[in-house]
Amino acid sequence: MKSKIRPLVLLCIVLISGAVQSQAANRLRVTDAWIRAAPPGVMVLAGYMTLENPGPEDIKITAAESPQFGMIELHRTVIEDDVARMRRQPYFLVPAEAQLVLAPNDRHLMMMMPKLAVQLGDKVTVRLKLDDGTSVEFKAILREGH
Ligand SMILES: [Cu+2]
Repeated sequence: MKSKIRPLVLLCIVLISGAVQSQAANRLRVTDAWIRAAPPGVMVLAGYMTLENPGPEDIKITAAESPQFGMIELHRTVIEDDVARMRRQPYFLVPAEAQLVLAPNDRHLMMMMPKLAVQLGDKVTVRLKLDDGTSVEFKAILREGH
């Protein structure tokens, strides 16, 4: 019985996610997305970008994923006792009609366990998940920077 229901459920999920995805794309704009290049063998990379919310409601980003990485966490670098430490964040808030910039020494995506060696100039697909169940997909370019 289970096997008869599953295809229908799957189809519904596909249809619904297609609809909400385009809605989310209109809400949250991602620009200047880049990942800082690191020496070969480094298994953790940092991703940065500008997030723009043109809408009247705050947007919460609760998770991120990429087909090219095993796991992505939301991090913020904070100074504690003169030492820079990274703290995992439950979400990033992009206020209504405002921007949130993910930048070195501040908020970033901590991209772990690359599945293939990424090289300068590579474009990595990243998906941000919002708390309303929608998501926004974009490409981040691997480059050098500070
Ligand atoms: Cu980090």
